[in-house]
Amino acid sequence: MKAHRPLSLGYFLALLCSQPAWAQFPRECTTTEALRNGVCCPDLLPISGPGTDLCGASSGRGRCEAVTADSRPHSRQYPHDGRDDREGWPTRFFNRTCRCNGNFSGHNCGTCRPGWRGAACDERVLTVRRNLLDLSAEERNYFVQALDMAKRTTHPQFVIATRRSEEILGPDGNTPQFENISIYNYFVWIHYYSVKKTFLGAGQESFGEVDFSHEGPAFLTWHRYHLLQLERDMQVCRKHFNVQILYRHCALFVNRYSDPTGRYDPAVRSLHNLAHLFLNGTGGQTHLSPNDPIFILLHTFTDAVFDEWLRRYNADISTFPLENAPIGHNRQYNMVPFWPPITNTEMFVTAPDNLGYTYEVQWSSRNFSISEIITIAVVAALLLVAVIFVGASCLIRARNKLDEANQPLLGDQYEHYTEEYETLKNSNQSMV
Ligand SMILES: [Cu+2]
Repeated sequence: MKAHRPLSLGYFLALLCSQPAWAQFPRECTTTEALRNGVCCPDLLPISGPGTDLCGASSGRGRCEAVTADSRPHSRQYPHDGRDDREGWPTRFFNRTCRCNGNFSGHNCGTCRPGWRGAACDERVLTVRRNLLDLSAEERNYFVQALDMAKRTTHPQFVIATRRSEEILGPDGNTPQFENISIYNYFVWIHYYSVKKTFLGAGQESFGEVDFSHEGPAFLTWHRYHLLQLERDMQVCRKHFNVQILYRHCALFVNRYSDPTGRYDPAVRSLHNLAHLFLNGTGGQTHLSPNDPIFILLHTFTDAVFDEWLRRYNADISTFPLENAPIGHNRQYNMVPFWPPITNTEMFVTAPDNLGYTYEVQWSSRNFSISEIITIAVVAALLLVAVIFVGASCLIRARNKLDEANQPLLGDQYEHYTEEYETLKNSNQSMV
């Protein structure tokens, strides 16, 4: 597949190599005071002065609350509890954040949940994600321009921290260590942050067997939100709801996802990994792969298949492990490092009804399982027997009726009036 490469892919690699960076938060929350207090509840419209409209509370949009972080056990894959800022995300940095009411959303409850818009977030909106190959040259160009703009525009809300939580206030304890970042680089950054190694201390080798977004059940929910966030940022960037991310149809993925039982096939993830490797360059390296925009096409189609799976099998969240998954992959874990905190559960929902987007994909009808085929065959056989029985009964009854109908009205076995008349005449009686 021919990839559009309008962005400077080397830039972000250089940024990663030049300085260690560790997290990302709303710009308003990167003050010494907010970091010391562990509170990230920005004002929305503080007409009466700072601190008078935390999380849009004055208009009922939200409130400042303690963060709920998953504390259930994870699998033994991660033996370094207490060493990584991503544990119990995001409580190493903040333990109070905005919790928004109804359809309100965002770091200060100033925006709407996906699928809603308007001043009161009460107007439904549905974004249709289309196949790249179905677009006209003009439409493709519009998409590339939107990506290019995202690459060059400083993110309006988020900044990245350039030190771990222990050193976040700088050498003097009063200089928060944050940097601006562009919208697209932010998209790349949060992917990197979710897969980076655990720093075990100066002079020690970092632990690299953790992955908060791959190699576990959160793979689909994490990448779903990752894409959703980029799409919304691009819509804000272009001030247009018609910006939507695209997908590239891949029949091989569909075939592997078509397990009639609806069970997750681990081979599918391998296919995803192979696709990344095939892309080569930054697209083939897990920690840098979003730097190549082809990442969007690959993962958006994966998400389309995920959404179809959710819909087709009416998937239940009970299939998602509540505990003992790899770290970051428990059902109620706040996906690292998204902000505001959002759990895997919240992305395990059908997109058109709950997240405000859908896919312009024609799916083939699903194959039947062996047990379904046997059930259908037995029911069909029973129906056939019933039809034959009823048909035969009707045929016999019809035939009997036909025989009766063909009986002569006057047969030899019936008495004849003339015989009766003769009898009466002989006995001299009148006939009534
Ligand atoms: Cu990934």
